[in-house]
Amino acid sequence: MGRVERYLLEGLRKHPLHLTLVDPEKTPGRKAGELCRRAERAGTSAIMVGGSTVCSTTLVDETVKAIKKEVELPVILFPNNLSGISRYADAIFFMSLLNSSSPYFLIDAQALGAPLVKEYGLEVLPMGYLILGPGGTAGFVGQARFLPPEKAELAAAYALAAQYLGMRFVYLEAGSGAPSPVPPRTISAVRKYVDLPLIVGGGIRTGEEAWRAAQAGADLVVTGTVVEEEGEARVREMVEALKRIRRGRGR
Ligand code: 1GP
Repeated sequence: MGRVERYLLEGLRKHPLHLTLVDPEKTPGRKAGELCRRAERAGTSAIMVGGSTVCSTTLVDETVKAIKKEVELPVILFPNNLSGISRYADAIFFMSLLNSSSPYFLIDAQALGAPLVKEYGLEVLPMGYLILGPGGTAGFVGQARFLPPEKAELAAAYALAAQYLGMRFVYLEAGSGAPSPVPPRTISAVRKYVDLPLIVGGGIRTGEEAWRAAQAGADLVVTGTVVEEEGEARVREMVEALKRIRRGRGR
């Protein structure tokens, strides 16, 4: 197990963690560095870098470098495609969009990118990615067959398949800026099935919503939009809400 994975699992022994997502197309370069410095001060645990329509690796490189200059936190790539692979990050969510209708997002992009990930020496965090409807830009670009958010058993079955395939993280995604987050009932159904660290994101905007997701079983709560729009105080509110949940979920 690599350094970043160990760091996350150790953090999870105490309480669920907050991750800050930076989309280099919305918050590029120095602006991203400043945003992450504020998020770090507010207690976020790691930075994810990626966006559904990112097509310039130069932009991703510049953004990751600017973030690394400002924070000590691990920077994890959250790639939409080959363009999302940067040599300057610490790790990569090596992810398959398990409910895509396109083999490209299931396995071909991963195969094309794998040699580069090796060459760059990025730590690999294998992850099963599931997009629930309406799914936003990620769902559209990824050609997802949206999992109906209220069909908890369906999401749980896909998540369990990810575990049985040997992936080490599962991500339930509602889509960036989703009008409502993944329903807690769906999160708890997935939690019952899988032992893996469960990542939940999309449409989470408040401490209360972060708390609800984690109370239902999310280990890692991701927010992007709200950090960009509201900044430090909101991140602190979410981090504090997550700290109220103590459950010793170290694996
Ligand atoms: C998107 O889950 C993330 O991949 C974050 O979504 O921008 O709605 O926080 P938000």
